[in-house]
Amino acid sequence: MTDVNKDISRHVYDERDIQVLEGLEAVRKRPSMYIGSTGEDGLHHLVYELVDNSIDEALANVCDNIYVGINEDGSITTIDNGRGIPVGMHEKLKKPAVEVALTTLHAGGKFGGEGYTVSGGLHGVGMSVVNALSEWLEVKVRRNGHIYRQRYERGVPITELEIIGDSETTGTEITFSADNEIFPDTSFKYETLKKRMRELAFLNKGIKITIEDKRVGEREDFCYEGGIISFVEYLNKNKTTLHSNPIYIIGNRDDTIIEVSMQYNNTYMENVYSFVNNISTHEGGTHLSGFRAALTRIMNDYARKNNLLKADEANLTGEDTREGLTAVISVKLIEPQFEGQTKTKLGNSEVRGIAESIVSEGLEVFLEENPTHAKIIIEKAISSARARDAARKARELARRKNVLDSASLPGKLSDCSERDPTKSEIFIVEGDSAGGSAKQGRDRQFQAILPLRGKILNVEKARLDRILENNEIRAMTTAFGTGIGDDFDISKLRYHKIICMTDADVDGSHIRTLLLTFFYRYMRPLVENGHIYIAQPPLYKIAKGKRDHYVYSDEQLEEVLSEIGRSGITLQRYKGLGEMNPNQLWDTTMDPETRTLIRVKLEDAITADEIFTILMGERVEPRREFIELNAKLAENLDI
Ligand code: 0RA
Repeated sequence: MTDVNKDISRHVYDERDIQVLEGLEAVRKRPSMYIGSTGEDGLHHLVYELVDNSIDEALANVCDNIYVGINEDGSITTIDNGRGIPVGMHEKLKKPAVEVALTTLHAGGKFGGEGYTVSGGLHGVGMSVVNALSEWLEVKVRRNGHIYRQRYERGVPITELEIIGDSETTGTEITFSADNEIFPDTSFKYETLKKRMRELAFLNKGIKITIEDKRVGEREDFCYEGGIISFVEYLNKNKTTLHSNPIYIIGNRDDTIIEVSMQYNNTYMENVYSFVNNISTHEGGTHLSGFRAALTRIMNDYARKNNLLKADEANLTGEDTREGLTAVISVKLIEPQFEGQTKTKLGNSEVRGIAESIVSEGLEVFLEENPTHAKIIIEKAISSARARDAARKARELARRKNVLDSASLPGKLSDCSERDPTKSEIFIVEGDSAGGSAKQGRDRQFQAILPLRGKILNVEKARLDRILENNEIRAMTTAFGTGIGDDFDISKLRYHKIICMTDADVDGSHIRTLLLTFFYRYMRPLVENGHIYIAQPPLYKIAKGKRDHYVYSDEQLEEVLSEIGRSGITLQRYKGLGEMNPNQLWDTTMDPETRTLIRVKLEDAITADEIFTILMGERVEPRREFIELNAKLAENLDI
């Protein structure tokens, strides 16, 4: 329980204290209601919650420096040079404002008032939620020439707000230790925090954000004077771009600010990222549809006016105009309404028109002023339209020949008998021999096996018409039942778990990368909806006496060896799945009761895209570097 009794030294309890405690108890009872989950995402959300408040200060132009550090003991410190959380007495509550902010639900970023503070979604729940979910938290405020300090345990103040020194500067410093009574795992990931801090630095130009991991001595500063222009350059850095500088458009209507940066590259992929008040809107929304409408209309207008599209040719579709486009759309508005399954879709209907008119105007000016670039960009879209036509013909041909029809399931597929997709799973297995073991070892009721042999096409370098010629890709597409690309329909998915089962070696990991690239590019909803899994086959078998121990990592090997002793054992290292007999494969990797599956998250499409681009793209330099680091990759690639 919380240390309520420690608090009595301060003053006699009154009703308001009870209310506060009830608020914080509610947070501790149902943390997921406030931070989404108590898993990795929820844990990291604590940090974002604090940083959001510092960013709000930066947006009010009173802060340009933010620090986020993981301390040696695993606690987190955030520091900003904003105004400092107010420390004056709250009239009604008879407590310093900072204490109110840290102990009252929803009082956090909001009390202080207007500005582009965030609301909706999981953000903006306030600092008090972080406090309630921390084993301890210490706040230091530099303000009025003083340094103030207060400490809390599980949300309850255990000291008064005290002056502990003088300060000529202002700002807020918070250190907290996530409560292990709430979070099963309280270890913060540097990479995760780093990605988000970099993103925030791109989205808020000129703010310096420092991220540090004192556990290992790493530290990085992010500060981008170019803002989202720098963001687009970063996203395109391993790609061949079609015009040297990203297009940049900014405009506002009243308090709604729309900012867009965009640049085409010579791939066939669309990478458009949208944000509202610094929150990534994965599900899009009105700002994105306004942007898309503007792009389609203005490009068609320009193409017609300049005779790039002939009178008898059809209009460019929206998708044509976004082929090879990397763009960032960042909107700031006062009262965003978030909708959708994950509350990452902007709902405010007025934003559609605002975005459309600002983007239209900006784009028109750009095309008129840069005719050479305009021509290159429009021609890219026209070539996409032609390829789309070819792909449609290829698909129709394939359909006529029934190759993509699930009525003619691929010959290599050993299907399961279950017909309910939610209960069915399919293992994509590397090679025929592992495929054979998997087929014999499986529970045929609900487990289907699809062995893949041969190379999977390098999907970044081919358009859909060529991709459809690849046998392995056709086999997967028909087995899944979903179709592919524009035709993809998740409601037809025949298995809700798609499990990549590859060898636990370098080659296996490369094949996995290729598979994920393919899913990411052409069946993205599979990844977004969490249908893709990675099986974890063991690396070793230790036999001692009659018992077999399966070991899944080198660290675990050490653990198990010291546990069972090193004498009288036989150690077998599995080089591939094919070395396991069907029973072993079932026991170690396929049995839902005992196996470990890793669910593939599209947690960060940006990182995924980066890796795929380096691996598959045509810029030789970054790929050579990567391949030198990952020697055998090239063999699996059909380049
Ligand atoms: C309320 C009002 C004001 C600032 C803040 C809150 C504030 C909160 C946090 C949280 C982390 N860093 C922060 N910095 C400031 C405005 C106070 C004024 O008008 O001086």
